[in-house]
Amino acid sequence: MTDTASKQFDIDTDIITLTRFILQEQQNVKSATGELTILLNALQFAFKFIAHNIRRAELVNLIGISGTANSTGDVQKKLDVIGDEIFINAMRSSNRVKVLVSEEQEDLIVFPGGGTYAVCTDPIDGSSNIDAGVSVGTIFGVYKLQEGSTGAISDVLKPGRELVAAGYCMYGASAHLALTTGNGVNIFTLDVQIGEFILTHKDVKIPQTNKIYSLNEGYFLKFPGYVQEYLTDLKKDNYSLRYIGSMVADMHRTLLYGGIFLYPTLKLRLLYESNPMSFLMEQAGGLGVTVDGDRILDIIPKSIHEKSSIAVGSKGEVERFLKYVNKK
Ligand code: P6P
Repeated sequence: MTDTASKQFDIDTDIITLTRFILQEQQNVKSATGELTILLNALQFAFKFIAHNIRRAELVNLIGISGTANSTGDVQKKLDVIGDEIFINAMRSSNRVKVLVSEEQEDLIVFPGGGTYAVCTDPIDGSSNIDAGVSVGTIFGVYKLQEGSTGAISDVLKPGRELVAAGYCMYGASAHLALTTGNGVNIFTLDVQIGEFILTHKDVKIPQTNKIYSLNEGYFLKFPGYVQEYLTDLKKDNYSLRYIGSMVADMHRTLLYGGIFLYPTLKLRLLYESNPMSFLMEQAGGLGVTVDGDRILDIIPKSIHEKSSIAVGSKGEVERFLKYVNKK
């Protein structure tokens, strides 16, 4: 690396863009065909375009509800519908995705033409917070199609441990993309001026412990007794409660600061919330389990919109939670 100007003018003249990073990763994998590289670049475009629409939403009346409901009955925000269409078009046009599961689509989408990957996504997770300017995000998980598959539901009803890529793009003051392709976690920040995601956090590892817990305590009385006991003991140990109510934002803080995120009852979806986040956290040295203590990534889904409970984050914090599960 030439670093004369870098040193003299304190400017990084050798920035690593997401595109450069993906290509370097491909070169490190002897068996790589370049197919995943093309898919990841299509994902990158979708995140940039969604970020662009979220940034200008209030200026062009994209805030508010669309007047429709999604496959699971949730009221759709305008940006839910726009984000879903942007994502579907980006995946279809990549010609590398055969199967797509979206929270906003009742049925599996099987694209005509080529493609050897299956993608599961929540295009705009946390959208109920959009009107308040709270960070929202796209969550995604990528599977290889099964050998000989022409695209079927069996390509996505697989345990999360078989994911080949996963992560989220959080849209806030800037856009932050946390990505793993099974070889650790890296975070890229969108530089809007040059239109590139830049590597800003290399090989991220979640702290083993931190006294932060994140969940909606409004449902405390609905939790099993051992969960209530666990939470009460956290308070006695002076843990801090941090809860934004947008999974991507709560997970981004947990990844960087440590702690534990819990949703003990059934709301979050396995294929496009719990699995991608658990895969990412395990790649960063964390752990993800259900409220019953089962590893999230070992669950074999029965349906594409299946719900799961979750306790995910620092390994030390999840292991502390598991002590209460085992006592139940
Ligand atoms: P509650 C947003 O609606 C979401 O799907 C996640 O992003 C978030 O973690 C959770 O639901 C919040 O749920 O019940 O606390 O409002």
